[in-house]
Amino acid sequence: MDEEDFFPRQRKAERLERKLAQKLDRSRYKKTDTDKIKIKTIERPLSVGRVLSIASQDIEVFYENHIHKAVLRGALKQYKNRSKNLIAVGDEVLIEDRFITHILPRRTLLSRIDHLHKHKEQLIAANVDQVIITLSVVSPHLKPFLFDRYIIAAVKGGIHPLLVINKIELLPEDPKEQLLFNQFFKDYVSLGYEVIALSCKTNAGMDLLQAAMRNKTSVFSGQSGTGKSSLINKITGLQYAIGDIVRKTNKGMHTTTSTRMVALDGGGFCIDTPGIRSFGVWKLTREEVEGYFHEIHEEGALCRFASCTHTHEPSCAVIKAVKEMRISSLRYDSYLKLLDEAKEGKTAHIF
Ligand SMILES: Nc1nc2c(ncn2[C@@H]2O[C@H](COP(=O)(O)OP(=O)(O)OP(=O)(O)O)[C@@H](O)[C@H]2O)c(=O)[nH]1
Ligand SMILES: [Mg+2]
Ligand SMILES: [Zn+2]
Repeated sequence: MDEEDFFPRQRKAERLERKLAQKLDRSRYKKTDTDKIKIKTIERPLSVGRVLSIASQDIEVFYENHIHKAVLRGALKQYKNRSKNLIAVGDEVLIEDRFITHILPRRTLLSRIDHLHKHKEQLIAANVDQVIITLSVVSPHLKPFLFDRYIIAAVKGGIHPLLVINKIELLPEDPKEQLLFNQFFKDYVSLGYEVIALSCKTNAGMDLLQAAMRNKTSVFSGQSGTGKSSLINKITGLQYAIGDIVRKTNKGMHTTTSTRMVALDGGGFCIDTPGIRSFGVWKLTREEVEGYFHEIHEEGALCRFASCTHTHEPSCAVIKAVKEMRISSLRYDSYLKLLDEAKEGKTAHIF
């Protein structure tokens, strides 16, 4: 290396050293600034709270051992475009003077496609341990395919799915529904899902639900009229409004209109939600669907074509297994529906 090469480099190194020294100097001034900030924070400490309910402008937050009303700080609202709602029941937030200034990172999240604005995500509940997917038999009728989209939304959000089928005391009056229920129960239990069949009316199976909810945060979700609020009232002793079932259509009346979280006596929390009209899994791609149906995925390894979608292809091992009743026809129908929706970006309409 000759001198000309060396000196410019040396000068460069010296310049860098000077810069660094200046930086260090400046950080001395900065230190006093940080001290000031620290003092300010001590004067007005932030509280950490948990969101209990959300009603248009008012948000109920639990902190300092009380329930307070709070509002979102204006600066947070700039993010609102990305999802239908910015904040969800169960969210942990920082509060300053009754203003929610930060939403803390979520441990888990249950969400779906907003049924009015399909490009937006609708948050249902945050930081929950399990989704109690509530269906009923006879009134409203059992809709097995609804379970799978909930299961997928739960798994995607890091939440355990618990399947609950209510109103089983009505089964003897409807033999067709009894057959469907039997098949559903057998199929989903054998796939390893946790299923509780119960009756809020007769109390059959209620003890199993109570035990499954202990010390956990559970969110009830499902179609209107399946008995979510009735089950919560029974478990908590609360008196949430209960709706009628429209006789002609066997549908609920959308009685619960907002999402609310309550503490359970034996430890844990539960969240009631309004009955849903349609449930589309947020950001579910066609390629992803098969992965959520593990029995279909496993059998699919034996198909003639590696790219087989198991919808129409020749020598499809999955179609063969459904015919031979080794794969549940309920699950296969549900797989086809979800595949179709993921392709079209549609939301499934339940009624
Ligand atoms: N036969 C029967 N009816 C029940 C049972 N549990 C609840 N119901 C009835 O089902 C109807 C709807 O109950 P809700 O608790 O309001 O249902 P929900 O799921 O909260 O409905 P939304 O709030 O509209 O989503 C009411 O008439 C309840 O009395 C049950 O185990 N058996
Ligand atoms: Mg309700
Ligand atoms: Zn196939």
